[in-house]
Amino acid sequence: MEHIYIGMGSNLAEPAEQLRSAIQALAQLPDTHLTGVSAFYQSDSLLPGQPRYTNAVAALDSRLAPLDLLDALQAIETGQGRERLERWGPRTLDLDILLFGDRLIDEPRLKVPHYHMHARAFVLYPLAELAPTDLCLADGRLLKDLLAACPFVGLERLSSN
Ligand code: A4P
Ligand code: MG
Repeated sequence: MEHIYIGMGSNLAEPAEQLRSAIQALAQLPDTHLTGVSAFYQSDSLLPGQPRYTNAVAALDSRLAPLDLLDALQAIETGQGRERLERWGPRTLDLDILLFGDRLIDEPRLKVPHYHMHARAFVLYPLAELAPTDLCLADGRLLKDLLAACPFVGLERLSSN
């Protein structure tokens, strides 16, 4: 079993509903237990001109191999109407593997820790709701140091999800 954190994001077609559906789908993955879900957070898109995002983080215990989990996440994205028209385009659902136990993964299809997580408030703050305060990423960085360098700015924590 590995302990895994998944970053979830949506900025199309009822984002909160998209995240709720994704959580149900994660809970049904084979050889996997959903162990936690953060609050939902809203923030502006990093790219101007796109709708606001809703983001959250889910925690899983899973026996799936990393690439099998990535395949399963992409199938969930596709099942929820994700169209890959352009990188960074608006999307109904984005599921990113943030952390996979203490593994450092550098494969063409999969980089873990996720390459953009270190400086993104909409990833780090929901992650901090679920992870131990002394969490150390596989690349040696401490979650608490990343949080200290990433102010809680422009992020709105929703009271219910
Ligand atoms: N890939 C490599 N590593 C991973 C990983 N750890 N998890 C590959 C998931 N996939 C990984 O991803 C492109 C390819 O990355 C995949 O085929 C997979 O093999 P994608 O999901 O198709 O493309 P993307 O999401 O458009 O690209 P990327 O770089 O993942 O975008 P981001 O980083 O997710 O940024 N603003 C707010 N407020 N909230 C957001 O969530 N998200 C983005 C998109 C921009 N602005 C945002 C947000
Ligand atoms: Mg992605």
